[in-house]
Amino acid sequence: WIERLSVGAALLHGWACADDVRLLEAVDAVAAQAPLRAMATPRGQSMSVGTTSCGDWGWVSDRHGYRYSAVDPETGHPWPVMPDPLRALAQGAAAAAGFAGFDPDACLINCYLPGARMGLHQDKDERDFSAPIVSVSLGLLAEFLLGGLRRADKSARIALLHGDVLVWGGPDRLRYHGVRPVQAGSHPLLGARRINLTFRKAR
Ligand code: MD3
Ligand code: FE
Repeated sequence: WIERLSVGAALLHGWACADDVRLLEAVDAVAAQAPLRAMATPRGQSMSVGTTSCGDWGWVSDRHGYRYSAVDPETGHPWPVMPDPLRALAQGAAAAAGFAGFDPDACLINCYLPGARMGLHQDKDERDFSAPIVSVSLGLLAEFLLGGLRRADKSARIALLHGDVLVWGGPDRLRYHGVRPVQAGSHPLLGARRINLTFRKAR
């Protein structure tokens, strides 16, 4: 079912479950060309999640900062093409949440092993905040933190299960958010990991 979290945010419970095998195959095909890697933050820390991208633009981080790049800095090659099943899922979920016409040009793939987390942050490296972000969760459960427009705002905890899809746009687009350390466990399809896909309009 579709749960409206606020004006611009919706949680589509289990939306991606029926497609999970196809989605995972597509993710594996991307990761075979552009391997998951721990990005370095501008402060020189190594992120606890493994990251890669597909589509016209990929999100990268290094000592120079965060940005979108047309090539994978590890290989110098363009990012893999966004597989059709991934694009179709993002477009369908966006339309169901009220964002018809969403056309992502970037898909960031994050892989969390137990213990991996993502600190509270805003997604503001995209050029145009009028497009929503669509996020797909696969595998182990995550405790997602949803804050406000200021870092100090209190955050709510939302459980994200296998197949859940979040759509964020409008006045919620720049809310702070993060992921609590993923707890150990095993998922029947993914084993001991969580994969999150975020579809964006980078340029
Ligand atoms: C709320 N990923 O890659 S996805 C990220 O589960 C990221 O891997 C998290 O945050 C993850 O940047 C959360 C859900 C999400 C994505 C973007 C948002 C929630 C959002 C933008 C604004 C508000
Ligand atoms: Fe984010």
